[in-house]
Amino acid sequence: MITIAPGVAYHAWTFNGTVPGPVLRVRQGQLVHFTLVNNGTMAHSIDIHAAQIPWSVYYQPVAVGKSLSFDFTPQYPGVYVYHCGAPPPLYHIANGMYGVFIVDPANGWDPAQEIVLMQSEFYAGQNPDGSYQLDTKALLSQQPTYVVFNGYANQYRDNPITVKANQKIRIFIANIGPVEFSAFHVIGALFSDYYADGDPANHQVGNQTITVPPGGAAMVELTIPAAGKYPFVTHSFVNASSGAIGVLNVVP
Ligand SMILES: [Cu+2]
Repeated sequence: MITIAPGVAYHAWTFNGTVPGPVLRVRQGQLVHFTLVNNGTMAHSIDIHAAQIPWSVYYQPVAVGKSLSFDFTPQYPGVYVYHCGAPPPLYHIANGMYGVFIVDPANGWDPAQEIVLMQSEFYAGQNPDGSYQLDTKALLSQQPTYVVFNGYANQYRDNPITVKANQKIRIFIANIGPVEFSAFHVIGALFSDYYADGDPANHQVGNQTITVPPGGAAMVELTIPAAGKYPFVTHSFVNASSGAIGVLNVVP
């Protein structure tokens, strides 16, 4: 049970008890030993977009009480999603089984104030006991109850993220959907640098709004000279008004 908005307790399916699951961070070329342990009540799986390994072997459902291990070496630096793909993947993702997997470049990034955001949706139907669970009808009709950053509606609007003026801000932004694209934008600022999928080779400058598809991610950098409040949103404002809005509180 997790809280996804004020007074909304939701029966989530999770990696390690939170939505999103833990941020995993490795380095390009580093050998990763991964083990999924299923302590849950139904079969689950893992799909890590940074890995290039056979789905038919490693991304298969793991039964309750079982585990599955594999090794991989990330070839490309970037920002990736991981998610459960057990059938039906749509329900496992809509219920909260996803997270961010960062592969730093072999030589690392330069210092910055780093923020990790994951956009996702909840389709919440109320139970007789007042709790909420997945409303499959709302999901299949693509009508999210909430669109959120890091699992909670409006959390960074109500509790802004404090950053320092004139110091580089680096935002790792991922989106898992399962329906909505993110049109990520910071009001009052431009992205000095945008890296599609977070790979230093995919560099653009001066972007205003970037597209982050379901199952995709990006890294953006910006430096804000003037103190003040700078909202960040998905510029698809129907979704921003459903909870995908936050604030950077820039202090001197
Ligand atoms: Cu699952």
